[in-house]
Amino acid sequence: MVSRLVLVLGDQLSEGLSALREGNRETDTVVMAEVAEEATYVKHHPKKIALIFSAMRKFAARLEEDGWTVAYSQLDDTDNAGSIVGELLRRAEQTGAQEVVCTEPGEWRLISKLTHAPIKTTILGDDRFLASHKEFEDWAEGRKALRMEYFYRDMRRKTGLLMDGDKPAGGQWNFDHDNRKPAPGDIDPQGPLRFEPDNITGDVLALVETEFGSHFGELRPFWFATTRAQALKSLDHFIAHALPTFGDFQDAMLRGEDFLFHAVISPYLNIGLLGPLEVCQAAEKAYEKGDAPINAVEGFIRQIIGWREYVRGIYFLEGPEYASRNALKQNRDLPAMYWGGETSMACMGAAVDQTRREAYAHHIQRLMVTGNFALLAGIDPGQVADWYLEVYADAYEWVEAPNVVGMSQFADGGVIASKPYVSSGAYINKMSDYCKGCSYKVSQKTGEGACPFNTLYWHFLDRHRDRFSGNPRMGNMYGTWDRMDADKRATVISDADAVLAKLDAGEVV
Ligand code: FAD
Ligand code: DLZ
Ligand code: SF4
Repeated sequence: MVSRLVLVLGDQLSEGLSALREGNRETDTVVMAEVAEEATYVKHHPKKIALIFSAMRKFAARLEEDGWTVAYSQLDDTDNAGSIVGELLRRAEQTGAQEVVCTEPGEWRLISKLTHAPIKTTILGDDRFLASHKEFEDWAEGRKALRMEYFYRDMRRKTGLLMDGDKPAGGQWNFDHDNRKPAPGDIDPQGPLRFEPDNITGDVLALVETEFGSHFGELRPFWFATTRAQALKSLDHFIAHALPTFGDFQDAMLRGEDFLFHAVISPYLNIGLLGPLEVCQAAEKAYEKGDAPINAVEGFIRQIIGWREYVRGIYFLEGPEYASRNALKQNRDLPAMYWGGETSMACMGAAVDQTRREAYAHHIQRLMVTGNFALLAGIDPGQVADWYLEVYADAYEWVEAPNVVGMSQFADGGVIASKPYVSSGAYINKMSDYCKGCSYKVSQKTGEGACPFNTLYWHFLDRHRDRFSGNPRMGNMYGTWDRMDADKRATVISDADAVLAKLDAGEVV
């Protein structure tokens, strides 16, 4: 029998991976490689690199226990070729293998490299997701608008999650109107389960510190789960301690509370330590036992079988150039505050600071603070997307690009969102405690000290009037703007221009 190489990438750490199912443990060699190219094509947060390398080393050991021959390359191995394709070619020469089998990578970039590799390569579908590319294409076919809600209902029917026969449990598909309350100050979320680094993780931390210490973000304390067993414990911890209140405070933001009642499982789901169905079944079980209410469980399951699957479907449906779209032609450089530069905006400071420390921010911080500001300020969506890909431990292009380019920056021209996610400071003030103690005044609309979100919000609407004024969901916004006294409008625009000029000059905003 011909021997082959079975490639397992750093975000493919699942025992049921299609490439492993296809491989033959008697004759094939599994190739796993820590490589500089993957760690630096954007400068990933050190915590993210450490998570991937440590989880890779432990997964390789598991495969060896299961009888696989694994050719594992550590980053500092002297003969490490530095890239995935380079490592495949090196291992092919060593083993005599003439073929590679792999599971489809989550980025067009790497798919292209493997497709063009000078060795026969078979790319299998990634069936760790609930919807295949074909299923998503069939769903999208002929639809004018690809709205997540309808796709989600199909996924509920397909999986049987929260279904009473052919009807949704609780009588509704979506319980969002019961969710999204501001957090009261006296809540005490436990946060995610934290794991002490063992020897393997300790070695990885030392390596990452030496090699990638200059990347944005703090490596220590490092507490992520790095094995499936630990990730399952993290999931249980979330189900027991945070799921019951997940829905209520899903959109809330509080100083000093980095995680609130979020699951913090995306870093594990996205590298394959957890599977989407088992996560949702665990949440469904909590509902059936009466341990968590329907609004929380439905909301949580929707994020996973709805949003997560939907954004992946969009990424592969729209093709390789999706990530570089710039429908609104915004082209300002990403300001230094995204890299921890000084800012007087308390909300931006808090979101960036926790991102630096934890490689994590929750959805509303990503969408309505850092994303909202970038969109209002006219930042180049390519630079915004690179930032998100670098700084979050859960960021891989299949999930990051639709969320950033599509949902957050409207740079896909409305494939994902029916209107841009923009808000003035009032929304942030309602959902957080950031504005208390900010140098800016959220109630102030113009003049020195006015919250920058307030002036930039109108500037955005004004400069994109041609595109958005006919959007029925934005009629109220334009109505309010148009009813404003002309002098007031001129002041708002000139105040916003002053904020933008400060950004352009590299001054503190
Ligand atoms: P929870 O809030 O507890 O949600 C549970 C799970 O639902 C998550 O673990 C995740 O797997 C899934 N989920 C929720 N929302 C989404 C969504 N919009 N898209 C895909 N999955 C979702 N998520 C990533 O996994 N990787 C990214 O690179 C990423 N980039 C984002 C960029 C922007 C601008 C925005 C607005 C959102 C982004 N998200 C991304 C989605 C979401 O913010 C994260 O999935 C979530 O914050 C992860 O934390 P959690 O596990 O505590 O999630
Ligand atoms: C993100 C990442 C990093 C930082 N390092 C590696 C690595 O050294 N080896 C590897 O196989 N995979 C790594 N990855 C994950 C890949 O970049 C990922 O498979 C692609 O981005 C596709 O999702
Ligand atoms: Fe952010 Fe404006 Fe509130 Fe300050 S006042 S925290 S800038 S929303």
